[in-house]
Amino acid sequence: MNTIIIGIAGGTGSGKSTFTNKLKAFFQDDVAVLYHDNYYKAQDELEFEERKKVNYDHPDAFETELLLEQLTQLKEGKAIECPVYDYTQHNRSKDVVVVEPKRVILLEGILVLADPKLRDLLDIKIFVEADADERILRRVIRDVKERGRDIEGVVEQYLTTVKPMHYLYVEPTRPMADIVINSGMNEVAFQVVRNHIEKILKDTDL
Ligand code: UZR
Ligand code: MG
Repeated sequence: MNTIIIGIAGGTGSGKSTFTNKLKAFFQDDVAVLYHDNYYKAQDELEFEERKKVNYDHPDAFETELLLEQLTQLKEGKAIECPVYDYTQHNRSKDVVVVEPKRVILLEGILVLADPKLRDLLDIKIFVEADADERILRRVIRDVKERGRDIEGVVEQYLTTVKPMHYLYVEPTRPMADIVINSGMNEVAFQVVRNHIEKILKDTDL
């Protein structure tokens, strides 16, 4: 089986998870999805207040080695036990999710185009673009509603790490993408990528 790995990068709140989840909802079990966020390092040795202060927008916050290893296993046709991240605890949870190998793998995360080894594994590189004001607005709503944060905390984190790291590590990967999509809610872009994946799934020579 010739596995095709599609990387979906972009700033926080750009809509990359929305875009990825829409593809997953369409293709269901025909594609596998991995989220780089699930490979944030386990930090059991730190107290909650310490974990809160970690710079999660820096490439070193991720255990990318494990992701590389597991992507290789999927390419070899082996199922993996993917870690699961708990944002409310700022830590890896005790759960794992079994991910079966598929012909198409979607890999989503702010920094999936930033690591050269990871980038080399990607067959198609997508960058989801959105203005910074829209991204922060979405992030505030999401982090308060879904990730157990308060507004002051979100703003503080955004200004101290998220924004500077975005310009240092996320934004510079945009020119490395094959396709730049204008927002994750872009229906035309969704259809173009969806059609391409359909073609890959039908055509075993691709
Ligand atoms: P997306 N993040 C946390 O806030 N806490 C954690 O424990 C782990 C990650 C945030 C991270 C990054 N940043 O901006 C965001 N900070 O999750 C990435 N600070 O997720 O692409 O869905 O926004
Ligand atoms: Mg997301």
